[in-house]
Amino acid sequence: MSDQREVATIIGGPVSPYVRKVLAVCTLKGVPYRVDPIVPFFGNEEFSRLSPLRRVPVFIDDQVTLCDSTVICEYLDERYPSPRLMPSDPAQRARARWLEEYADTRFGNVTIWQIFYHTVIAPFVFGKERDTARIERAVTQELPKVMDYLEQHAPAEGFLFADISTADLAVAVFEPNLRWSRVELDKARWPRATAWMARVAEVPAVASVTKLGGMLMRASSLEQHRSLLAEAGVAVTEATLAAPKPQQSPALM
Ligand SMILES: N[C@@H](CCC(=O)N[C@@H](CS)C(=O)NCC(=O)O)C(=O)O
Repeated sequence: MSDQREVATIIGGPVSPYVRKVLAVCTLKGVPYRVDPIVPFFGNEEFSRLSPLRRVPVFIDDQVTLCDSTVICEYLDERYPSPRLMPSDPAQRARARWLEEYADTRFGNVTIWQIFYHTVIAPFVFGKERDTARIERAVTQELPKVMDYLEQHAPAEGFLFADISTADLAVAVFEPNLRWSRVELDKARWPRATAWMARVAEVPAVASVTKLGGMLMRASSLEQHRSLLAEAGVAVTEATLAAPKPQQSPALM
């Protein structure tokens, strides 16, 4: 297995937590990448072909075209084993997989579909009224259940395992999307989980991609995303899979 890092193309912008997880893993492993920072709802027909669920990230390199951040991160960990981002002990590895799955599915559902979608995407992408009752229900009823669970599993110090893992990343990447939705996690109620996420957020590979996402959140239009990233020193693809008009998500049909 060659240790040479091949350039990867990543479809999807750093406002997406799942894209940030993959960008952070590329950075930690020294995999150079270029980005087509589309918002998935604007993907064209080629995007539908590459990503049948019409989701970002999509990852393309000299060997594979992959969807799903977990599949992509596992591929990167197997192809470029250094530094390892999954523990080697089978029981710890299984625990890492479960926490990553829990974060992707449940924390993601509450943060992205129930809160960020209704706070940011529905009004700004689809021109819909904010569903404030739904957001309130998610913040007061669903988010606490997720945070209670994470509080039980959060490490008292450091990361989940000896070194940072994709499971740590998978959890911590959702916090900025909550903040961008004007939802602050209560540090007194969930001290271990919030402190753990803050430690992960401080890792330079994570902090740099979060900063890029924050920059795009402040952009006045989606058209600016490519040029803003390029100005920030991120390699951007020449062509884009963005279409002029958004499509409703298959998840909401
Ligand atoms: N399990 C997927 C989830 C990816 C995902 O839901 N991405 C969101 C962006 S944050 C998306 O593309 N949503 C568009 C849609 O579902 O229509 C992963 O880990 O990559």
